[in-house]
Amino acid sequence: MATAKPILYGAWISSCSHRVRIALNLKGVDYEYKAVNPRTDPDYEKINPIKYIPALVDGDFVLSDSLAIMLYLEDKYPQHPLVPKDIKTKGLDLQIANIVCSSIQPLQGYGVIGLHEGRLSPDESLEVVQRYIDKGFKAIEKLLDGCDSKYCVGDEVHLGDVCLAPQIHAAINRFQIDLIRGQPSLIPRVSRKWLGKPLMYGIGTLLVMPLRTIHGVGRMFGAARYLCNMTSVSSSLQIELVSVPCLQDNYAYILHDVDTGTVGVVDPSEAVPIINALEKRNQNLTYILNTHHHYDHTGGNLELKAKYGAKVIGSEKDKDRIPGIDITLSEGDTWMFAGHQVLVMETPGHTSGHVSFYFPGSGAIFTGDTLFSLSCGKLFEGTPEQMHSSLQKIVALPDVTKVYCGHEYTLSNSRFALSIEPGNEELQEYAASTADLRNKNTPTVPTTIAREKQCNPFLRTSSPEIKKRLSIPDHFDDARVLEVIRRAKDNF
Ligand SMILES: N[C@@H](CCC(=O)N[C@@H](CS)C(=O)NCC(=O)O)C(=O)O
Repeated sequence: MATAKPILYGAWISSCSHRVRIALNLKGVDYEYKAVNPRTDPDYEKINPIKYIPALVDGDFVLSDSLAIMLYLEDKYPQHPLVPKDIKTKGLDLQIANIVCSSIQPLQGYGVIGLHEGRLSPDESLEVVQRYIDKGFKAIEKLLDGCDSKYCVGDEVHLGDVCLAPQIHAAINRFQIDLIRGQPSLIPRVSRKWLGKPLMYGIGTLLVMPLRTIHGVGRMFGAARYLCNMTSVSSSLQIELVSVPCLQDNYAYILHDVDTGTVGVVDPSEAVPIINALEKRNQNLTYILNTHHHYDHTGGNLELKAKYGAKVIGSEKDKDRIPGIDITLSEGDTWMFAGHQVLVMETPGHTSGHVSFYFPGSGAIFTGDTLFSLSCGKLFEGTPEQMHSSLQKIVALPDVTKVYCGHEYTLSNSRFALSIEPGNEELQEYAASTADLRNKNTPTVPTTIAREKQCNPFLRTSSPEIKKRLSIPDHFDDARVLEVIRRAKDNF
């Protein structure tokens, strides 16, 4: 009679479960995977009284704790040995494995992060976690100093590597550590709030050093191109963008980093279309980015967060009105999306806390309801001066920058734009191609900075034709002209 497959209880976000999955795969063991949430699943306590994942059920034997499980697998399935024979190599390998299992991972878990709640801001508790990761990784680097093997302690993958790989993945993806290029925003923040010079230097060194060890294990989960050297890092940046129509005319955008599999969504007004798109693509969600607090940009936050455990990122100014916000950012901050730099630009006017997210490596900006194709957002909480300066900040980016805005308004915007600048030939052409695209139900987004400068009336405040049509006096400055155009559009 065929024996039943072992069952692994785990979760996709859990690095401890990930270790065991790597070990099972290396040993070629066929197993059943059951995803659980150990905190909310009432029956899981019967399997593991401490209510942590992973746990392995092998026939009538139930075992928890990833290290214990991996050592059990090692004895039961001798193929692809994970523990070196030589006692000193074995000692070193177990030391690396245990630094990850005992001295890094527990300090980044919910239990510990939860202790900071109310005492530290999300940014500050992130810094605490980053500090422990740094400490552990630095110790591992020291232990391996002088080794020239492919992986930590040899040319085969051993237990240390199996533990290190998901930990590196978590460091990059969950805890925003850019292991190669450094994280410009981390170092000043660290120095300001937490650390003295020596450790700051230590973190800097860790983050910019090409880590031989990490390079080796990085290969195991496809992150090698991030980790091997600076030149290949910049050429490997690829973000795949999928626009998801939501509500009547909103767009949410799915960002997918093809190297690490990290997925984010910008401005999910609803959860269901995003869940459908993610399921179709067999993807999980790590980040939710919000340009501003309005419901038609954040309505899906809580449901997506509950389903995927995704982190919500938005403006510090909107921290009390973006549902589920975890990471708050301000003008000029750099935040890392799976190794991609994201620059935060405050672009108030539509709302006071509105931000735009600029991805310089991908030449893309998410402008929410600040800049639309052929228009700008209504001035609900801002002045014409603010909107004008926000728009100017955006259009100062390179002309080829792709602009991903929050709504599909281009066709109706083109009618208004033509009504006040009918002689603009580029606008005439763009309006015609917009009508064509919309007839086929094709999005007009992304647009580009170059096109908006040529066609968008809110960026053409010095156009004599617009001024004449709207009877704007010559002495009006750009903000006043914008105000008149905005009023005309509101009444169009
Ligand atoms: N030493 C245990 C630690 C297990 C552990 O911390 N698991 C985390 C996921 S990686 C967990 O279950 N967290 C849920 C919680 O803290 O409530 C192991 O290596 O298996």
